[in-house]
Amino acid sequence: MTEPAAPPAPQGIPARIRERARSWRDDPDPRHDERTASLLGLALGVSFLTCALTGLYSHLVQHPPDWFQAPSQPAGLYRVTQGLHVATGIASVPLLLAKLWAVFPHLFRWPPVTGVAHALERISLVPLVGGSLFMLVSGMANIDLWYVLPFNFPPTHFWMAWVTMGALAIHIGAKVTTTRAALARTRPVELGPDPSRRRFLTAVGVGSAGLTAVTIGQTVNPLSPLALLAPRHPDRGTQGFPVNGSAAETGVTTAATDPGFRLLVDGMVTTSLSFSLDDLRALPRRDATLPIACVEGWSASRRWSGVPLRELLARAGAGPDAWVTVHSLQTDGFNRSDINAVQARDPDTLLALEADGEILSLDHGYPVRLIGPNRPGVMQTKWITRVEVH
Ligand code: HEM
Ligand code: HEM
Ligand SMILES: Nc1nc2c(c(=O)[nH]1)N[C@H]1C(S)=C(S)[C@@H](COP(=O)(O)O)O[C@H]1N2
Ligand SMILES: [Mo]
Repeated sequence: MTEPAAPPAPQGIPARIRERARSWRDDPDPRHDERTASLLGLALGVSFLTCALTGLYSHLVQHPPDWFQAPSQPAGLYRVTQGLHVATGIASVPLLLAKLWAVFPHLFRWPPVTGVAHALERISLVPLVGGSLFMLVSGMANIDLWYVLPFNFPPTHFWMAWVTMGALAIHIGAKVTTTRAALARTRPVELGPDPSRRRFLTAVGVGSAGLTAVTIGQTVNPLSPLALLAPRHPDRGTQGFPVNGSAAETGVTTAATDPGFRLLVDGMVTTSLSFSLDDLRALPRRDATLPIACVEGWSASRRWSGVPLRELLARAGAGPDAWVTVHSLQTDGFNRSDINAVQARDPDTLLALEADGEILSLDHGYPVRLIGPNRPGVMQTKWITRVEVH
């Protein structure tokens, strides 16, 4: 069976493009056929869906609507979801570049549109390709600490995720039939597997797996020696783990080392409390092994020692459903975070004074920082001076 011949392209179109414009099915290079587009499409479908689900979870945790409260257990849940988000995002880069290269000739198909539905589908390629490139470029720039983008990363990345996933849903709807057919179609056995497609897809797979191998150690700590391209190493930094926002950068050095330091517990309580550092050190302690799981995809686990938040809430007479805002000595930036009622009552949610048996260094939050189970790093506020009860 042969395809109906495409109408001739108008004069003035360069011969090279006219050649490409003939039905894609005639393209002799299998690296540019529907089967390659489908296989790479499937891989991208899985990786983008993983990014979308883990990203949405990260958004819910950081901006909880009324109906959502992040649990406190499993303690390492956010470490896994955000580690997966960033790792899958990195693995998608070679997949996306390969897909765009594979389908590139197809963009010059002639005639460009065959009807209204087809026109809409082709227009949706603009947000699909633009959005996909944007998600990967903005995400990579953010984790590489290359904060040069002229917009506020999280909200822009968040809204572009909806645009991209919407366009992807249209694309999948438009291509599902072609994908099924292309995957079902097998080459005659006597020809054997197609060597050029196989080589191409193997190279893409090796590139994707290789990038994962040299970055995943930023969150899978035993693999940290392999993490040649990871922007952060979980075992490097002050006290042997990374610092996000040092005391000098955040301008807290003077306040954090002031002997007059106090920690206040106030708000919806029966008794407001005020502790000096010595008072805090005299309170009942608890130890917990918990990760710092940065939104940027690195994580590091430490043994923390500190005063359970719920001990302070009990002493101040907070209600059983109270939630909390902790405030830092820092006056701007990541200087506060909310702790929902479930997390506030988990015995492992600590106002930590020590890490791995050493007094906290100034960069890690001396004299006292928050560390709690299943929280993004950005919500593990350092240099706490006030516990506000709601
Ligand atoms: C981020 C994800 C994706 C991007 C950026 C993307 C991009 C593109 C582009 C630009 C084309 C060429 C234009 C066209 O044929 O209309 C194309 C073709 C194609 N895509 Fe995707 N795609 C993605 C995901 C997927 C997924 C998830 C599937 C399958 C489930 C898929 C299956 C296909 C197929 C079968 C074709 C060729 C269709 C044909 O010959 O008519 N793609 N893709
Ligand atoms: C299809 C691809 C992607 C989708 C759909 C996606 C989606 C999302 C969503 C919905 C969020 C939550 C934003 C918020 O809290 O409001 C998020 C956060 C984030 N994403 Fe992605 N993302 C993708 C790719 C990537 C890539 C490739 C990287 C980097 C390698 C990346 C890095 C990040 C980071 C660092 C955050 C945390 C932002 C913050 O809370 O400060 N993302 N993503
Ligand atoms: N006050 C304050 N707390 C903060 C930050 C900050 O910049 N200021 N950075 C947060 C982020 S993004 C992370 S990942 C963790 C990192 O903790 P560390 O520097 O002790 O590793 O601290 C969090 N707490
Ligand atoms: Mo972070």
